Parts: sequence; structure tokens; C-alpha cells
Amino acid sequence: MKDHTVAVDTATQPAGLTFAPNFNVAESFIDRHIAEGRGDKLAIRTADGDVTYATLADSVNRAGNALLGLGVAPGDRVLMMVKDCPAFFYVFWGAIKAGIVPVPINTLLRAKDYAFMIGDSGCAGLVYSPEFAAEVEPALERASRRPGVVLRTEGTEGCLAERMAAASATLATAPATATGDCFWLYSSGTTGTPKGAVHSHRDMVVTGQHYAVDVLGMREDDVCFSAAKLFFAYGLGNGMTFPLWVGATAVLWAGPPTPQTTFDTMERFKPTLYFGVPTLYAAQLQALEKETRDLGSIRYCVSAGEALPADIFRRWKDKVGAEILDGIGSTEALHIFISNRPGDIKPGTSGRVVPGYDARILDGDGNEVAPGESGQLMIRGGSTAKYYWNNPEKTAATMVGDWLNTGDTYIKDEDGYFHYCGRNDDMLKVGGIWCSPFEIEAKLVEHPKVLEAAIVGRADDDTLIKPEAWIVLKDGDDADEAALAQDLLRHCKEGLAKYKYPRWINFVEELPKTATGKIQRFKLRH
Ligand code: 3UK
Repeated sequence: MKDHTVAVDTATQPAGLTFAPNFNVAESFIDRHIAEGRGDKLAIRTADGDVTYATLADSVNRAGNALLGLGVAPGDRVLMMVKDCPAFFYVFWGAIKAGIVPVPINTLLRAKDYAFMIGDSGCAGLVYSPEFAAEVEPALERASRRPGVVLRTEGTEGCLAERMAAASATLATAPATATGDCFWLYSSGTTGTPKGAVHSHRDMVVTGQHYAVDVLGMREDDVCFSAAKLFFAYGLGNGMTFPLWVGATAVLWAGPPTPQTTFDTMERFKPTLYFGVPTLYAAQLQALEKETRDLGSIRYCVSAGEALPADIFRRWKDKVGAEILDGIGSTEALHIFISNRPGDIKPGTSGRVVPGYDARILDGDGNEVAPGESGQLMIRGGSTAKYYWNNPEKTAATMVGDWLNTGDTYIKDEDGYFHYCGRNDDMLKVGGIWCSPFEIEAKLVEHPKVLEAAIVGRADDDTLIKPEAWIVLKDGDDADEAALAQDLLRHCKEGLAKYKYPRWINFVEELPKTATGKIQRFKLRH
């Protein structure tokens, strides 16, 4: 896997990986497969047809030439509002090979968000799937500036597909370095304005080797299906860069990920690795109570984005037979840096540190805490973003020397497993003791009637903070709410430290979430 790189003697390289002085990552992820004889192998499978590695390499060159031909220059940014389809691969890798910086954008956002990103990024180009025209086109009108090149992927005169067909299928690789700017991802977190995290050429190599290969044991004969979309750093790895790192096959589904669509896709394409998020695993389990599906092709499942409750891990294992490996990653780190792994799972935890990364947990004074104590999680590794575009304050607060401040509160136990407690600003102090909203939520979802739960702090009559619960019930449960609330209290008091039970319980239809499925607890505070 590493013989396409040239060893260089420098202390700044990530553990175990070396890069040639001139290193453009498109060669490792695209062109290498042709050189290694994988041209006829399927790189991508979709409901609309398959793409071989040879067609992928050819299309990447055509897309790069199409962008250059329109006047996008090396170093320029190109925003991508592109659905999960082969064109996503072509634009992303074609840009990188040509020295252009692709910026995949969340396709669930609105015109106001896109207008901000068009202005903030100073992009020279924007490529979008026709499905998103209703938000992208008004954004172009509203933005403070208009990119010189605006292209639909398909369906109109002058679209990308048409320009690719007319473009040359050979493209010289632009010179680049392992630590040079390669692509950006906007991180919005659960609050605040989006920040462009700038990633380097080496970052996808580091996540591919240290997480996909070293932790998951991903191999050439794997078939990867990610319910999380490619615009999300999690999906970008699962559904594109990991399979391309090992020469495996990616399955893409362009529509919304529901239990029905994900099951249909799995039955049709038989993935060996499946990547989901906790909310979807919960909804899939609920669907499996009413129907039987053939998910027997799966070797391992992965969960990230938010913590996976132990109860969902157990129920999935009972029902589907596969284990879910929970791991924490972030846009800034590019992918997962603490994870459970095959043969080494502690349900309800994020697992242990991934090879190539270091983690430490700090108290308010910046000192490392003892095992069993909570603090702020900092991580270090070869895939972390160098800086936020145009945002020196946020860069200084988040990228501290080599270390990345994750914004999460964690406890490391005696055995080295990391227990998630919540975002730093979601932690509650109840009776003077730090209390993790996640711990109470995990207890609530163990109850057979509860689908999802969120805990926030609320001041009681004495202005003291106590936990308040917001609960979504499983479908068709029209239980007597007062009786159910009593039962939930009993359930919490039995299983949690005394001060942790919710003092208020609200039943709601759904919880406020970000487009990537994270609960926005701040919206539930009074
Ligand atoms: C939270 C988790 C508990 C945590 C991501 C895998 O989620 C990803 O990136 P984002 O930038 O959010 C990062 C934040 O999400 N989180 C993620 N995973 C877990 N909390 N347990 C988990 N397993 O607050 C983190 O700081 O959207 C996930 C790979 C790549 C990613 N970008």
C-alpha cells in the first residue's frame, strides 16, 4: 500500500507514513490503481450503473480539464453542492489533480448558508447537482460576489457532463506537497457560523491507513456503503477515500437515507462494511421489528457523529448479527481518531485511540486529569486541518500548537477506553457535580417505549440547574403520558446516580438536529 510513496527523512511525518517531496494525493487514490492493474475493477456502484477504476481515472482527467478550460486556476477554490453520485468523485479528484481546491458542501443547507460560503471562500467556481438549484441559484444572487464559473453537473447545455465529454482524457498532475492545501470542509458544529477547515494532501492517506486499514482492517475485496453522505467528512472517508485507498468498491445512494432506502441498497449491493449514525441505527431497528431484511453481507458496521448508546449496540447485534464499531471523529480531524475495533469493543464508549493519534484530557487549567475524571479532549495526529480559512480567532482557539481542541468532554477509564460526556458547553452542574447529558439520555433510550432523548439543564424554583428531558416515543406508542413519565423516572432512578434523574419530562414529535444528525441541545434550553 505504501510503495507508491518515497521515503523522506523528516521528523514531521505522521507515524509510519512517508511522502515524496512532490506529492499530489490524486496519484495515490486514482492513478495508482491503473498502474496496479485494477482498471477493470468496479470502483463505484449505483442504482444508475457502475464505474470501473479505468473509467474513474479517465473521468477525473476530463473533469480536471473541464475546470481548467473554463478558467479555474490552480490554487482556486471550487464549491461542490453535489449529491452522492460518480460526478462527486470526478469533480473532487479532477480538481485536486489539477491543483484546484475542492470544497464539498452540505447539500441539505439553504440559500442563506450557501451565500455565506460563496462569499467566505472567495471561490472561483461552483458545481451543483440540478436537484439543489432551488437553494443554490438564489444564493448566487444574494452572495457578496459571484464565482466566475457556475456549472450544473448534468441536464443543461454547457453542463459538466457535456464539457467532460468534449475534454481531453489526459491531464498532467499539478505539483503539490504532502502538507500543501488540498481541500476544505466547512464545519458548522452544533452552533455558530460555518468555518472552512483547510486539509492537506496527506490527510486522506493518514485516515485511510490508520483508521480504515489499521482499525477496520479494510481490504480490496470490501464493498463499502455509507448512509452518511459524501459531503460530511465521515461519509467522504467511508464512501469515497477509504475504498479508493485500498482499491475496494464504493456503493452510492443519491437519495435520503431512510431505513427503507438503506435496506434496499444493502440487499441489492451486498456491502461488507456499513457506515451509519446512531439516529439511523435506532430507526432501522424500529423498522426491523416489523419486517425482515437480508443484511447478511455485512462484516462490520460503524457508527459516528454522536455517541452510540450501548443499548442500540446490543439490540443491533441481536437482530442483525453484526457488531457496530463506535468511533469519534470530526471535520477538523477529517475522520475517526478514537474508536472501538474488531475484537475490542466496550459498548457505550468511543473505544481507544487510533494508531497515529495522541489524545489527552485537560482540566480548566490545562493540566491532564487522572483516569476516571472528566475534562476537555485534545487530539493530535497527521490528518488534522492546518487552520480555518479567514478566521484567525477560531484557528487560535481550536488549533493549539500540534493539538486540536475537540470541544468535547470525555473521561478515560483505567483500561484506556474513552467515555463521551457531551460537548463542553452541554455539561450540566447538578448539585455541584458535573453531570453528562449523554449518560442520562443513554439510560432513557434503554426504555422500550423511547426512541430518542435529549437532556438539557433547566433552572428550578431555587435557580439551581437540574436535568430536563425531551423525549421522542417509538411509532404508534400512544401511551398514557403521565403514567409513562412516572415509569421513566423509576427507570432512571434505578439505573443512575441519585441526582441525575430528569426533573421535567417533555414528549415531542422530534428533536432539533443539525443536517448531520447531531442534537442541538441549545435549542431545547428555555
Ligand atoms: C461529535 C461524537 C460522541 C463530537 C465526524 C466521524 O461527526 C463528525 O464530524 P463533525 O465535525 O462533528 C464532530 C463532533 O461530533 N461526535 C462525533 N462522533 C462521535 N460524539 N461519540 C461519537 N462517536 O462532539 C465531535 O467533536 O460533524 C465523525 C468521522 C468524521 C467526522 N467528521
